[in-house]
Amino acid sequence: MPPLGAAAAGAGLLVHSARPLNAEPPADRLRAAYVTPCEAFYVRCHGDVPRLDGARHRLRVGGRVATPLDLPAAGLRGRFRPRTVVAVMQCAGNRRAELGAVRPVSGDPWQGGAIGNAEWTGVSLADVLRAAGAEEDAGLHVAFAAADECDTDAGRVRFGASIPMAKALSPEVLLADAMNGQPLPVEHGFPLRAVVPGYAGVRSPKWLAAIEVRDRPADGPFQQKDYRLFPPGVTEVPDDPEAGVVINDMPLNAAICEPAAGAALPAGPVAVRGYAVATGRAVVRVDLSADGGANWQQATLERRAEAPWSWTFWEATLALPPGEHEIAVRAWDSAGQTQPARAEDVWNVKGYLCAAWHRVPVRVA
Ligand SMILES: Nc1nc2c(c(=O)[nH]1)N[C@H]1C(S)=C(S)[C@@H](COP(=O)(O)O)O[C@H]1N2
Ligand SMILES: [Mo]
Repeated sequence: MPPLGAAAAGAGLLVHSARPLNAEPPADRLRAAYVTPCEAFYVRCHGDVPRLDGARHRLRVGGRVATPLDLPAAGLRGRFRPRTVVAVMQCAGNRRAELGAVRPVSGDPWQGGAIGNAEWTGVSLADVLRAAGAEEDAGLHVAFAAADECDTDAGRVRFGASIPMAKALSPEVLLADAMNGQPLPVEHGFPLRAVVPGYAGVRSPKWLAAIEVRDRPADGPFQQKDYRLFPPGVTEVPDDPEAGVVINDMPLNAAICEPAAGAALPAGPVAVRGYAVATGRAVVRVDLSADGGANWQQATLERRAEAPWSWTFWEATLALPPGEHEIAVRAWDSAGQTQPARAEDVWNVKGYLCAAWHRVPVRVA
């Protein structure tokens, strides 16, 4: 079993809570490498990190399948073709702090660091489902059951979530046992996790123990109750979760990583850097404004066409006169869509999917 990773100790991370461990890297550290090092990768846990024995861990596959499977996790790569995908993992609550500044929200006040881009290696979920002879109707769901126990309003439950069959059969969805070329760090799901590129992180269970093909989404609070988007008039989490929209695909988003909010900068040109994500589509343009959106300057994109599930890094140099400024960023995707201007316009009681223009106040000497 690998040792608890550096991230688990919270080293150099902003720790929102130690138990369960919820921590994110500072923004400049996030922007330092296109593939986020494991020790700089945010950690989001709902319960204690389980310590599993990689040599003995098994994965069960059942439900609406012709042949239920019970496979050694360590043997997956021997039986199925290994695959690698470079993909963003991001929490639905990334940038929640900005929504909390509008009106109270529930959940940890993540800044812009509940996101990372990693090279995930494992096997394709579709290959495993086909080996089990899974029914493939589009109306079915693939549920993941994990090994960690979490305290919830519904009592102590094992973590679980599900994805629709059509997504489960997409080639980018992996059962991963490695992150950035090394065994999964314990806090990121050792020895096996799902990686569902493009979807909110909650749909990528860590410490994966079982997969079930079923005719409805997973039972349990993480699928049934949490991770739903409520309208702005809902100011208390309702008992009837059906009132909310299930969060799967993540929206177009961009954040400024440098300079930091509140930075005091020397006179002269200001280098601005950040990330943008357009899961499923491409980021085609990133705009920066220092006058509240009246004028926009285009950033230079670091394009990597071979990595459609990754983020796009961007960079611009702004000429700002001495004084106080607010730098704002917005991205555009290949469908010509862009982001809402104000956090006020996307506020929701659970603080999910904050994709408003990211704004950073700075002072130039
Ligand atoms: N078993 C398990 N899987 C889980 C979680 C969890 O608490 N338990 N948290 C989910 C959430 S909400 C997110 S955002 C991602 C975070 O993955 P990371 O900690 O590797 O960054 O894991 C997901 N998978
Ligand atoms: Mo999350």
